[in-house]
Amino acid sequence: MSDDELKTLIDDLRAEARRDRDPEDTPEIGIVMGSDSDLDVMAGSDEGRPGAYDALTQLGFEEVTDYDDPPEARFTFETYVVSAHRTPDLMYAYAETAEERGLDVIIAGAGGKSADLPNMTASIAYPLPVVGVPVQEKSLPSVVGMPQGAPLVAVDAGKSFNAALSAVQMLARQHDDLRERLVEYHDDLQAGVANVSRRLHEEGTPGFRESGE
Ligand code: RP5
Repeated sequence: MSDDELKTLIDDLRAEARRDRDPEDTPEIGIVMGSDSDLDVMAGSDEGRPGAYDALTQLGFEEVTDYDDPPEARFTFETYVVSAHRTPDLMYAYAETAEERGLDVIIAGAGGKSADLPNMTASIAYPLPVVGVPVQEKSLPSVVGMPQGAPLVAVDAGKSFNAALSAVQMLARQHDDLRERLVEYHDDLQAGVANVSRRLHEEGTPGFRESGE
């Protein structure tokens, strides 16, 4: 990213914060990650586990890519790469403008041993809640290790899917629609386990394995 590109991105976020958009037209959830190499963990991938993008779209959210032309869906999210160490000014601008830009909660993920994006974002965006995602196991201590008085909610390493569920749980306190979607998701989850359990029992272990588990 050139200096100009960085400056434009920061200016755009600050300009967006000054706009007085209808809250229904702004994203409720912001997803930030330290690098695009975190995308498979933060969004989810076919090869790995599902992620925050998968959870949110499953719950009916759509991704905003143009603030002037938001998607039809009532609930939306946005996604950015924000590096705590390589682009601290962008991290500051993103977190500082988050609430004014209409976000209700941020999901922030970073990898490596110095995974500072979630905790710095939480400090700057306060009182907006931030759900931290350690992208790797070794990132966990630096994400969860916040000092007293500086809160951050965090999920297990790699589980951005759960971060999205937690974010929607927060929103659901104010939106019955989302509460219903979460309950439906959970009912489906339970039905899925029950179905597997019955098949394993009725087909027996070898039969279950043969039928493709
Ligand atoms: C990668 O660098 C990690 O996955 C991390 O999220 C990313 C950004 O780190 P900083 O640029 O903030 O140090 O190794």
